[in-house]
Amino acid sequence: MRVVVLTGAGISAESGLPTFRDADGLWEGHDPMTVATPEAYDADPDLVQRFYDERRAALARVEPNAAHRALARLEEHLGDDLHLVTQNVDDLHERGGSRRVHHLHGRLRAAWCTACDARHEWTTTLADRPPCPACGSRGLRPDVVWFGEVPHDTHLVEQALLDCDLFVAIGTSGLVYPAAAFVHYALGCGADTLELNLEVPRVSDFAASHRGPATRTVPAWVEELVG
Ligand code: BJW
Repeated sequence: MRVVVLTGAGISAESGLPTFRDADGLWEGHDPMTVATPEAYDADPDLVQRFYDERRAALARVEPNAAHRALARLEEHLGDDLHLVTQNVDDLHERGGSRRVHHLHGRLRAAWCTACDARHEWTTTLADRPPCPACGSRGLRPDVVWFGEVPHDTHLVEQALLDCDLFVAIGTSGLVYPAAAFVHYALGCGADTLELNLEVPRVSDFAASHRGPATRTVPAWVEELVG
């Protein structure tokens, strides 16, 4: 059984990290979706850096939940036959025990130098414009993928989708591409498809949908598969 699991912000919601589109509020009066863009960064880099600095700091205050840990358990059973792909920039899958995670939209705990293209592990702030450890320039930004930028590992993930028997999407609204199209890749090669979400959308291309919080539905699904 070859399985591809795609996760979105909903899997980390019960750990205390807000999602994007069910947002229970604004960040300093801004819609998070308008801050997480190249246009916002060009217009006001300090504002965008502060947004990411706060989210990076928040990682120290949250813990992985039962859904993250269940996917680590699935990896123990399936080994290389599981491809875990996340749109999330948090590190809760890794801290929950998953060893191989494709971070499609990058990582909060990484910085990218726009001057020399070096990438660095980063746990502190960027708004104060620290020098790049490689070239000394002040061109560091969060190593995350904004609209119009190219997501990471797309070729590997597309290949895994073409080879899989089962594709499961967890806690994602399915509104952002290329992740939104993964279900069509999987269906196109005859894979089974399952969606686990707090709310099942009225229109869905998945063969099956289970409604409920990820901390309940994901452990139950993993237990069903490997238990
Ligand atoms: C629970 C729960 C609980 C809550 N339990 N569930 C027109 C057509 C097609 C495409 C395009 C188009 N115009 C433009 C595009 C492309 C564009 C795009 O998709 N735009 C759309 C808006 C239409 N995409 C891009 O530009 C991407 N790049 C690209 O396509 O490059 C071309 C290329 C591709 C491939 C190869 C080569 C080239 C880049 C997209 C970058 C997205 N970046 C962000 C920010 C990242 C940094 C950051 O975190 O700040 O990524 S935007 C934001 O949305 C973030 C998320 O990862 C992403 C998805 O959000 P997600 O995870 O689905 O969260 P929500 O909030 O939307 O949903 C939460 C869900 O959880 C809900 O369903 C809840 O019900 C559920 N939930 N609690 C279970 N407890």
